Amino acid sequence: MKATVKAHTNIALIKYWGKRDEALFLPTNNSLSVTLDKFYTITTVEFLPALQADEFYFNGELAEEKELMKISAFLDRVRANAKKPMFACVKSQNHVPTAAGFASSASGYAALAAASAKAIGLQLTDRELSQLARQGSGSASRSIFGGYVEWEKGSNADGSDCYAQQILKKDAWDLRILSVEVTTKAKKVLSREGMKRTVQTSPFFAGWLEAVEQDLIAIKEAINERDFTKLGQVVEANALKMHATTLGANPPFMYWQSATVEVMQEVQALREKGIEAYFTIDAGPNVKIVCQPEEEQVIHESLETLPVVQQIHHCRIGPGITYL
Ligand code: 2P0
Repeated sequence: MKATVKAHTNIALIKYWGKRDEALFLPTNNSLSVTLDKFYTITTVEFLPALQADEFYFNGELAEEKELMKISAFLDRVRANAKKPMFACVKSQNHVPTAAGFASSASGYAALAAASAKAIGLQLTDRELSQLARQGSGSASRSIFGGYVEWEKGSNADGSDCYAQQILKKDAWDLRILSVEVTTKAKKVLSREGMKRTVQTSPFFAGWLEAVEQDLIAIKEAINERDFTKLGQVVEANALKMHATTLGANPPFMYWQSATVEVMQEVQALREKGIEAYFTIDAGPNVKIVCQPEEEQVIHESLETLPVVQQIHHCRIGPGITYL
């Protein structure tokens, strides 16, 4: 009744931005990510007949009530599925620097889904695990798999055709991701709230949905052809379009800070010098840069000269979940 799983976080190259069903975490569009080797969560779940309630330890400490409630709600699905009304002790170690702007919910719920399913005796395929992880956090559906991953939005109301799958193995194309941490001040709009407000109020959201279809076609061609220039251009443009929707929301909001724009402009200046770097940005001020191995060092050296840059994390494309 006990299992331990390691799951890595991921970065979306084509963004998940908008839900069509909030309770089931069904998205309005497909998204496409790479799983990252460097940042991960290790979670142990043990179901114990003697427990009167779930327990959740995060990085060695008893978690707050609010966090415990989210974990418990997730475990309720697992218990219902297995028809075993038993409580669990959950221990999570997070190796995702939250300041670097990676959602630890992706690796967190991927690890929790796989560990809780195994511990309670459910035999689920990776596709089914992806569907389960999705119901903790959308981007977690992608972290079940390694390499290049596409999350299919599906069309069924019950989410039965909404899951992620690997489209290319990690070793088939060695790209690098630099996560550039910048100095921050403002409080951010949580991605869940941000995407909800955008869907409900932004007149640009319809344009986003139209554009993302084209971007998915283009990026899949780029991946098949190993065409880095084409991939980079689509990645950067897709992130900009996602962020454009937030400016049209009511009330409007923006994840960028001045430091974010400085890094974006440095990336564009690098390209003018013939160095192929492309940026992407999630629901926060930090910037991630996609590049090829041979240009990783020169990009690092150029970025570290910017006073607004606090830290640069180097990532490779990583594996899917592993049972420890
Ligand atoms: C992504 N983001 O594709 C997009 C791009 C943020 C910007 O997935 O509400 O934590 O838990 O499903 O997965 C972050 O949102 O949101 C995210 P929920 P999640 O990576």
